[in-house]
Amino acid sequence: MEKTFLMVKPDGVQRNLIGEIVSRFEKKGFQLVGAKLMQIPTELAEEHYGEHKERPFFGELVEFITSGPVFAMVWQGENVIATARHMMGATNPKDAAPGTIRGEYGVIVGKNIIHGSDSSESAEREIGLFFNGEGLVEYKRDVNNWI
Ligand code: FUP
Repeated sequence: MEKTFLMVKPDGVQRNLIGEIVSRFEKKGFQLVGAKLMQIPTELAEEHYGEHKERPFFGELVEFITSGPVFAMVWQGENVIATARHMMGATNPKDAAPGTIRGEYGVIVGKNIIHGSDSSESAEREIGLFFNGEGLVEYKRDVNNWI
């Protein structure tokens, strides 16, 4: 089953949006298979955002993502990579549609609340970087057994 890496960024954590964001993906029907609150070390931030190394905002991006705890998650489900990107909205919150996470809660591109893998290659890479094959749980969901 397809998996993606999602992360509530330091601004989302500080603004108490972890629950709201987790709730959206739960209600959509995706399955949470891994999660942790963590402080990203600088080296991990630089590797995660390696594709932006030459961009003028790289320094600020690394500084921001390491400025406080993030909530790192792995979600599973059919087409979860592309669907999660739709649910997040455009990278720049000013272009993000109302109803999307960035459209509802974000204002500026440098503080856009959430990260999500943009392809199966980046999902695999990012899940490896942040979870290193550990802390992922496979489990069967069967709501009727638990009520
Ligand atoms: P996304 O995949 O939507 O997270 O967007 P990108 O990979 O293009 O950019 C990664 C992060 O860099 C964004 F979340 C915010 C930051 N960024 C800027 O700060 N300025 C820019 O002009 C573009 C991106």
